[in-house]
Amino acid sequence: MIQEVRNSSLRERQYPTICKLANTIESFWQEQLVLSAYVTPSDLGYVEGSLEGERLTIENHCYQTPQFRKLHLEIAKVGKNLDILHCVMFPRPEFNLPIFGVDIVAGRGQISAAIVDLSPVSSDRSLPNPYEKRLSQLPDAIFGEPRELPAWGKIFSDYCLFIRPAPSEEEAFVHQVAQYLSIHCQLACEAKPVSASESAVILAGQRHYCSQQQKNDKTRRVLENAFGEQWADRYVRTMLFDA
Ligand code: BLA
Repeated sequence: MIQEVRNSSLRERQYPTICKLANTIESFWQEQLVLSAYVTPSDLGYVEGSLEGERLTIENHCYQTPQFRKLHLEIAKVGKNLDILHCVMFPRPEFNLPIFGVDIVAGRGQISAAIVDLSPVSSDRSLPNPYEKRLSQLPDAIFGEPRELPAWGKIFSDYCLFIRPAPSEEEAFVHQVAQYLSIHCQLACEAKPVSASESAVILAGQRHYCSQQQKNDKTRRVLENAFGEQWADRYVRTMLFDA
């Protein structure tokens, strides 16, 4: 049922904006960070499954850097009509850095959900000052159809952008993600390690972020349909949101 097959063509078969954003994210990582290999559990790098539902194919790209314990870019295809991009940058807890996350869900020729954020991990849920300063200087991102965050989404910052973009707005969403990434890569490279006690607070914040994200039933349902409940639970806790 679950196969391990190397196949790099998934990206080319993706919804075009997902393909474009995946390339944009990887370019930022390659150009602005110092990447090294990140070892993923060998059975979780490339996976295919189909139980009752449609065939699900997942391709993962992971790296680590001096500032980030895990950079994770995932692209997934569910049947013929649902394409997903998921990306999270988990900082090492010795650095006071927010968690960059982006998710795009596209089906039948349109994106239904596009979200990007730099999420705080401090005990008062505020972003570090340099982030607050840079993000507050960005022009307002105006999109026609903002979406309401679910109850578990209290982890996101005031700068979280969650929309259902019209096709004509997709490029502006990619641009917004690129601006967040540019700020993040630059500030992360300038960051200095914090004390052990501050680091403990940051780790607790990262754990809280992950436990809230694990409550997203919509992600879980897609994975359960293809791989079963137990596999989906392990995937959500070890691959998507581990801390
Ligand atoms: C929503 N995520 C969704 C939806 C699906 C997935 C099917 C519903 C789309 C919609 O309401 O239009 C599925 N997302 C997946 C799957 C994976 C995935 C299967 O990443 C991975 C294999 N989700 C994240 C990250 C964020 C995120 C990093 O993975 C935010 C930074 C947010 N996804 C997110 C939110 C919703 C969502 C807030 C809407 C949830 C809701 O409305 O209840």
